[in-house]
Amino acid sequence: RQEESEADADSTAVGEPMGRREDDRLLRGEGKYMDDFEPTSNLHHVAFLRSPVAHGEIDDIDTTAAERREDVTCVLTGADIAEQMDPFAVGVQNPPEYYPLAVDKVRYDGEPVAMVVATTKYGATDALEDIVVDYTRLDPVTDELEALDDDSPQIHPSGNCANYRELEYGPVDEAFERADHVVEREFEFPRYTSAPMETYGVIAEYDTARDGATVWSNFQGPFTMHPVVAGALGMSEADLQFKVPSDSGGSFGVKAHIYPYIAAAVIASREAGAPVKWIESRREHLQASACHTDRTQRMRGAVSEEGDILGVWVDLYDNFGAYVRAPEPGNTFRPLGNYVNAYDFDAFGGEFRAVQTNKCPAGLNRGYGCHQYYFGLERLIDCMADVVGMDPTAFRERNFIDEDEFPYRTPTGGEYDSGRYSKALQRAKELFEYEDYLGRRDRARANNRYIGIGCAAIIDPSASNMGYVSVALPPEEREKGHPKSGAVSAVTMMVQPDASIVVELDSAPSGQGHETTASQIAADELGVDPEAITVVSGMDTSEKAWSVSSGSYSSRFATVGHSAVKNASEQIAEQMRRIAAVILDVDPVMISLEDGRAHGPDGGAISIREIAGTAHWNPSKLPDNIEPGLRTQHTFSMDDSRPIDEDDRINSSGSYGYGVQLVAVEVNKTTGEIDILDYVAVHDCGTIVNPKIVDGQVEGGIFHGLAGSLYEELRYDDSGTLQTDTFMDYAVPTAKEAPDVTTDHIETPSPKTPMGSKGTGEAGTEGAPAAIANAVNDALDPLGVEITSLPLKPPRVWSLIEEAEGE
Ligand code: MCN
Repeated sequence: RQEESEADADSTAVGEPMGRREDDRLLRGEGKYMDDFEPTSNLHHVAFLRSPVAHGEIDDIDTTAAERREDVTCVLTGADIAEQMDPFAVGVQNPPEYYPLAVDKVRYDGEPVAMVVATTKYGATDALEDIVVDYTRLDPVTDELEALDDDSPQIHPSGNCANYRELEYGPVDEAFERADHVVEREFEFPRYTSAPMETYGVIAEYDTARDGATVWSNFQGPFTMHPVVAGALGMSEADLQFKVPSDSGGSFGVKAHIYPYIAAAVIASREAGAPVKWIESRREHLQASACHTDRTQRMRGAVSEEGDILGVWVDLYDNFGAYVRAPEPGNTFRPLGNYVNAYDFDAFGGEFRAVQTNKCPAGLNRGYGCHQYYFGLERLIDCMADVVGMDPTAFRERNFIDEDEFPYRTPTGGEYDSGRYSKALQRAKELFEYEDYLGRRDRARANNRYIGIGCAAIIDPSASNMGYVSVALPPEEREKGHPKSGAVSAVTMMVQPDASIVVELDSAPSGQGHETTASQIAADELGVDPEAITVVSGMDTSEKAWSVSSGSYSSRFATVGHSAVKNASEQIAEQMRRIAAVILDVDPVMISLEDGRAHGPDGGAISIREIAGTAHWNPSKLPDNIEPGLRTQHTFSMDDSRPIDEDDRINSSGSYGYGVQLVAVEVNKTTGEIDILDYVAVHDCGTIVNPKIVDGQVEGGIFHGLAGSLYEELRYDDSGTLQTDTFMDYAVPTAKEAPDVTTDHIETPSPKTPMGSKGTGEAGTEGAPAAIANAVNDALDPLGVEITSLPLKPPRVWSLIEEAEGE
């Protein structure tokens, strides 16, 4: 019994696989999403007319019939909108003019050309049919390589290359000169998106009295885009208030791109003289929300005969679609600090192009720049292993950064905080029974079964900063106030007189479980049960405490959010200990907080309620330097303030998690179908607060990457029309297609964060496409098929096999 009570005393909420506190409410259908939300009365409704033409001049728009309808309040075209705002700012060399509605010209299938405001939703949608638009069709271009041809259709007067930079780090020429082998490949990564359960939603209310506006939307990060929208609308940041209701039905990056609709809705509300609401349809979401860039990567790897990576070069063509949206060009440059991945080599370089085409503008999607890059790099790593005749896992292990090399500064500027990459790989191999599996694979091959094993290792930059905007631009452009960091988080915490504890987060979670993990962290510091803590998330740009924050993206909560909660809780705990010490008349260091009470050294104890009551109602009893009330506001920053120097080394991200994935597949040679046989993922996000949530994040991420590798694709035909704009054609896999994933964790605490934790939300998705492609490549190796592009849908796989067999 004594052992039990000692174990109880030692037990902490951090590390417990608690169920998510928010689930009960959400599963009962009590979550509050944008379409449930009526924060203001007299709401009018918005519908958008979208272009059926991928590239064309707008010769005329006739809105008179629509305007005459009784329930229509007003109709706005791109020209009307452009009169009332500036184009959105974006950090590239040749920024295209980007407005929420097309002006004079349409540039992608589904681009909004007009918006109707009506008293009812259906009234607005019906009125779209009365708007007549005359287009002169122009030839479209959807391929990023063709768009750079001299005779390609020009999409913008600024040209089809929005950004170009050549960057070189370390002795690149020397690496390729002394290499025993140079491996060259071209890889193509496709477009896919996130398909969150809830689509975009915006409510905007313009207030004539203060010439300002309030916007409610399911924005995943209002702070990063708030200045962009305010600037474009010519409003001060104080006059434009963004609020994020607390529930969001998934975001995965793409909801950062709701901001053009926010600007349009503010203008529409001003014109209509009423608050307006818009809820996006599923088709609109697939056509025109956001996805990552599809990409061509021409890669070269220099390798020695012994199997050492000497250098890597990438010619990268990112297909940004019709416009470049802020916070781009993160698809290209966000992973720059970790472009060497987990490997110890010092020569890296590349040419990086942001290309405009007649596709929907790209943006954030889970993995943001990493999954596209790792698909190419980790395929190239397998090719390098092959050329020197090494097992791909042994080749990786040989080249991994060693445990004793941390902190490790990459040639491109990332500062890897901690890691045990070899240990993670060994653990993954153990769980996978790798050596055994190789034997089983070979035996299956002998029986004409096409089984393959694939490996991928990835480094996950979490709490990445916005320094990439500066690197994207040539040095002379840099000092224009482009952001350099985002690795900051602010938390407000208070204990009310009745001892209820409230933690206000600066995040906008959409399924990550912040309510749960924040309560676990605070509970341990305050010696209470996590259930005793109320966590409030959702954001409001008018809250001054949060003006340094930037939203939920880049797997940042574990890195900066955990840290802010931990430090704020420590500050409250310290205030509680000092007040309790006065009441119990002992030294504060002798006070421990447990079971909702402050315990003194000799058995004396008082409740948190008494401490809180004293703090609020008996200020005269408080020790010196403690103000009445129990409250703190803490801002945690891990800003890498190093300037981006002439060597173009990026600022480091906050921390770097990592993971190794091993997957076995079987390919059906007759149908081209791929069956996932086994999947192992070993991941390290430092100290884990909630293992159940972390497992869910890793598995969810893998499923997202698997979806893009095998099923989902935003596919355009030659006329630039999206072929996959419903779930009949855009094949979102279901639970039935989800493989069983065995997950395990190495916990190497980060020395840079007070809890030692780092991000986890994107690691799964960053590795899955590469691991699956490597496995399919291995399976079809005996047939001479090489995998250089995704998705691996059965007809494509079948054709690859047919082609190889025909040769
Ligand atoms: N966590 C933990 N211990 C750690 C690391 C993380 O308990 N050592 C917990 C965190 O407290 C948090 C969760 O794991 O509850 C994820 O943390 P983190 O990796 O920091 O990611 P964020 O919370 O900042 O969320 C952003 C990340 C991104 S960038 C995308 S995209 C994404 C993702 O999370 N979108 C998601 N996961 C998602 N999950 C759901 N359900 N829905 C989305 O839209």
